[in-house]
Amino acid sequence: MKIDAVIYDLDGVITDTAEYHFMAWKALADELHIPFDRSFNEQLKGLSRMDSLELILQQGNEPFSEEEKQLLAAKKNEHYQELIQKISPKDLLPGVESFMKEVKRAGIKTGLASASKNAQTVIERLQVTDLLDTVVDAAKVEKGKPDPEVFLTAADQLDVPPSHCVGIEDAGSGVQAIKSAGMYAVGVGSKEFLSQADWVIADTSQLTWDDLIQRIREQ
Ligand code: B16
Ligand code: MG
Repeated sequence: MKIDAVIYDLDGVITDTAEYHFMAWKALADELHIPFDRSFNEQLKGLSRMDSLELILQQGNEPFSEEEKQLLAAKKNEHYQELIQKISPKDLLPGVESFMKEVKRAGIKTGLASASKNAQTVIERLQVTDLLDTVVDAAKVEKGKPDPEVFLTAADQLDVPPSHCVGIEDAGSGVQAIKSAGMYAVGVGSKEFLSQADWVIADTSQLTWDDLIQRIREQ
């Protein structure tokens, strides 16, 4: 396989905003007296804001109108936006910046494929905008992960065929999106949740350009 582009997920790959999403959902769930813990939160990773809210509300018994759901989602987002104000370059996950730089030095195109409507703010705060040739977020696509649209849109904008792209994800729904797009998938996290990935690494400190090339060659 020839690699011409690397497409990154944001939350859980470049930085750990997953923790801020957790805190904001947890506060909302507590207020609604709905049980919510870290294990349940795993299922929300990579899902859109509204899909995440639906799953949380299913855990309670109260019905909510469409309007109420919009208000609840907006409330969670306001809290989340307060939390991400604190983000700075020191919040880049271990090894990510050097990997992104290695990829650029190798002359490979790069993109971001995020389910988050806050992606632009986060990458600006992390100061990695220059290391990304294109940014595709939830505001630019119709279907969320596990649909491949966000990854296919990034590949299209980079003018690279999906079969020459590597996608990097921490969520099961995201790995599914990468595989459905016909790309090579790197999963960051536990093999238990990311079994569909072509290569699973425990955390981003294990991500190096040489190892990735080696893995792809051995396929
Ligand atoms: P927002 P990613 C995803 O981002 C998160 O993993 C997921 O937990 C979140 O619900 C989703 O973004 C929507 O985020 O509420 O900011 O639009 O992992 O695809 O970068
Ligand atoms: Mg993610």
